[in-house]
Amino acid sequence: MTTTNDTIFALSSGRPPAAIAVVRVSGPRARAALEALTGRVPQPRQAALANVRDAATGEAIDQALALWFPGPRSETGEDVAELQLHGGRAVIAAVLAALGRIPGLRMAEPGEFTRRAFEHGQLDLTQVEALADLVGADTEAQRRQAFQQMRGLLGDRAEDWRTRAIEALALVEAAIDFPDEGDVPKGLIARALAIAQPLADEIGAALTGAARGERLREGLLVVIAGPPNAGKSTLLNRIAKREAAIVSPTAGTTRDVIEVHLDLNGYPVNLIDTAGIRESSDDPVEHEGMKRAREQAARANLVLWVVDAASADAPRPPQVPGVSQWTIINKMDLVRPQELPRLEWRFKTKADAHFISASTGAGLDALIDAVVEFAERYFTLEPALVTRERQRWVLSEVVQSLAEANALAGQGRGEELIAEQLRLAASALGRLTGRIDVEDILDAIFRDFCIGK
Ligand SMILES: Nc1nc2c(ncn2[C@@H]2O[C@H](COP(=O)(O)OP(=O)(O)OP(=O)(O)O)[C@@H](O)[C@H]2O)c(=O)[nH]1
Ligand SMILES: [Mg+2]
Repeated sequence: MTTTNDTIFALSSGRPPAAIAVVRVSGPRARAALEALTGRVPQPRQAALANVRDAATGEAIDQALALWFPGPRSETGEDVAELQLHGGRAVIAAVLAALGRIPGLRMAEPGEFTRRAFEHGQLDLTQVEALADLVGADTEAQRRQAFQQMRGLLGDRAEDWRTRAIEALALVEAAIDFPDEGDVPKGLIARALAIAQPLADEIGAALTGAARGERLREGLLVVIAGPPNAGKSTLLNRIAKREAAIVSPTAGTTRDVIEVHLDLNGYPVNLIDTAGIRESSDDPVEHEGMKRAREQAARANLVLWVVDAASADAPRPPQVPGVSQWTIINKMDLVRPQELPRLEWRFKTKADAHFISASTGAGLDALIDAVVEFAERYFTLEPALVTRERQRWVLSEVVQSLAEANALAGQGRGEELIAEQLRLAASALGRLTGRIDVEDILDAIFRDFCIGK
C-alpha cells in the first residue's frame, strides 16, 4: 500500500500533444523537487517563468511556468508544485523521468491527488464524487448539478443533519446517565424526538429527488419501440444525425439494443432503438431481441411507440407505471390525402400522438422539441441533493434508523435501544461525507450540556 508520506507527481492535463501540459507534484518533497528542476521556488501562488532541467544530468528540457502552493492552502492540502510545460510527448516524458529520479518521489496512482485532498479535509466524499461527475459532465445540466455538489450542496446539509442526529443522541444518552428516576429522563427523550422526527422528514424529502439526480448523471432514458418495420431505426438515425442503426425493408432487422447519447438543449438523453415487437416468431434471436426491447421499455422514462401510418391501429403495449408513452405515427409521406382525416380523427384526442415521416424529416423538429420539454419537466430547475446510488442508500438507512428510534420511543422502550438507532443514523451520515468521528462530537456536545448538575 502507498503511504501519504510519499511525494507524488503526475501529468494532470489531457492527452498529449497539446499546447500546454500541466505536471503537478504534491507532498513533503514538492518544494525540493521544484528547486531541483528549476533552481528556484517562486512566490506562493504566483506564476514565474522557469528553465526546467533534469537535476541528474543537468540537461535543459523546457521553459515553463512554475507555481508554488505551500500547504495547507493548496488543492491537496499538502505542498504542491505545478509546472505548465509545452505539451509535447517528449517534453512530458523527460520531465516525468526527471521527477522520477528525485529520491522520495513517485508517480501518483489514479485519483491519488483527490484522495489526498479528502484525507486532508479539503473535500468531503460527496465533493469527491461531484468532482468525478464534473470531469465526466457532457451536458450543461450535468455540469450544473456536479458543480453545485462540488460546492457542498449535499455535503453541507449532511453535516447539519449529522450534528442534529448527534444532538438527539446526546439527549438520550443524558437520559440514560440521569441518576434519578422521574420526569427528567422523559423530558430529555421528548426533546430528542423533537429533533429526530423533523430530521427524518427532511431527509426523506431530499430522497424524493434522488431518482432525478441519478438520472441526470446517467441521462434520461428514451426508448424507441414498436412493431417491426415501422421505421424505428430510421427515426433513431434521424435524431442522432448519423447511421447508428441498420435500416432495411426486412422486418426484424434490429436484433439488439442500440444506444446513442444525445445532448438535447443541455439535457443528457440516452436514445435507444430496439427490436420490433410482434406476436409470433420462431427465431430465437428475434425472441431475445424482443425480450430486451420489453426490458428497455419497462425501465425507460419515455417510450416512443412507433407505428406505420398504414397500420396505426395496431395494438399498443400495456402502460408501465412511471413510464410515459407516446405514439409516433410514422411514414406519413405514404399517406394519401384522402386517408388523412381518418388518421387525424383516430388520434385527435391524444396529446401524446406525433405524426412524422422519418424518411423526409417532416414533424421531427416538433417531436424533438416535445422530448426537450419532457426533459425540462422531468429534471426541473430545483437542483437534486442526492445524485448517486451510494448517497441514496446511506440516506435511506438514516431515515430508517430515525423512524425506528421514534417507534421505539412511542412504545416506551428502553433508552439504550433508542440511543443505538440514533447512533446508527449519525454514523451513517458520517459515512456519507466521510467524517465518522461521532464520539468526538458527542464529547464536545456533552461538555456544553447543563442538566442541573
Ligand atoms: N416511406 C417511408 N419509409 C420509411 C419511413 N421510415 C422508415 N421507412 C422505411 O421502412 C423500412 C423499415 O425501416 P426501419 O427503420 O429499418 O424499421 P424498424 O422499425 O427499425 O424495423 P425493425 O428493426 O425490423 O423492427 C425501411 O425500408 C425504411 O427505409 C418513412 O417515414 N417513410
Ligand atoms: Mg430497426
